[in-house]
Amino acid sequence: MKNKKVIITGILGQDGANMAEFLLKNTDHEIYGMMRRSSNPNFINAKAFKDNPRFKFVFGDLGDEVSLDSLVKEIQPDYFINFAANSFVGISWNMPLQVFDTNTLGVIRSLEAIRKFKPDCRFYSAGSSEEWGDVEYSPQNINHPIKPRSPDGASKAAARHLIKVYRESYGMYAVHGILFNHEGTKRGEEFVTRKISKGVANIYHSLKAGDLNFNPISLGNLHSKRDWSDSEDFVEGVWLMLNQPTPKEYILSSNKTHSVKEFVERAFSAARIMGCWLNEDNPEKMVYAMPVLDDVEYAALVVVDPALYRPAEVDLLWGDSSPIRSELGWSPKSSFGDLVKKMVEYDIKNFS
Ligand code: GDR
Repeated sequence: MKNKKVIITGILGQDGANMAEFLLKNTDHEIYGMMRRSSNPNFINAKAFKDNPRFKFVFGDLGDEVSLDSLVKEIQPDYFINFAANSFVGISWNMPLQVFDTNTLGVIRSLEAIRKFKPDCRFYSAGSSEEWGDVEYSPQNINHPIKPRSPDGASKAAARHLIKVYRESYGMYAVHGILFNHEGTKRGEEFVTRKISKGVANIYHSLKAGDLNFNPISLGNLHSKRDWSDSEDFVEGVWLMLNQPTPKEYILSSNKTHSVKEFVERAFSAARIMGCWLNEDNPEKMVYAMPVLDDVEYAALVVVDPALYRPAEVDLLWGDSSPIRSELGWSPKSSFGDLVKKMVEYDIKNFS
């Protein structure tokens, strides 16, 4: 029997790379990793699989329907997994049209390519808890009203409706699973978790060298709460969503919520650096600091920069993924503590 074929978009990003690793390890499928043409691509996340004989890079762009049509026509994929997106919420106010073009119109272009050239190909596109936005209740389940607070959330919400339309109009196996925050050692440095783990590694190595002149980590809102998981657990859940008798949307989440402030505390503690909060009554002046000189002075580890606050913030995300746990048997292997420790230890070890 012929090996099945899978196109993964966003292959150089965290989720695309984790999905490729998972499928190469657990199936005999052929993987086609779609990347945009760039004069300076970064292959760091593809180290583990780029030379695998069942893996191939292909050029394509969610903004260019010609490339998507050609790929689907030529490869005849059994699965099309869309992890490409402009996923940094913070920048989505600065480039709302590009965000909408990639996250929403890119989904239509992919669905159209499948509809025209391989209608039985199964399609997954990454939805987001950003779609809940201004949340009405917690934990949020799949029926939570869509109330985005950012262009990113709005673009994903529109994509969700379009995928439903294609599913119902053309009988396509097309799903938009909702992913709460998910992180790991392939996460981009613009996201708060990796910014913290890299910053902690930097401070750790300065302290080890006896240098107290390190830069503190500058953060925005420390009080927003997120439901953080490990991306490696989520790609398994996405694969389950793609392999059911009928398409159904699910949430992937840890079912727990933690503040950015708690992430900071756990990250420093994973590096065995003990700090304490100063000015806690003023959120914009809070400092996480380490006593020095017999506790007389403090060295700042984290400072707040109000310029990093967002124009509109999603204050609390907390998912309820019980349906995929009970119906499909998915469960995460990593806890919040495991995730923070893994990221900090990786960044300390690979510090340069
Ligand atoms: P998020 O992730 O916006 O939830 O979207 P991000 O890590 O960017 O922010 C999480 C929270 O941390 C606060 N924050 C900061 N964020 C960043 N990036 N940098 C900072 O310095 C900083 N300081 C505080 C933010 O205000 C926010 O409250 C992620 C992305 O993966 C999306 O694509 C995805 O849709 C959602 O998760 C689910």
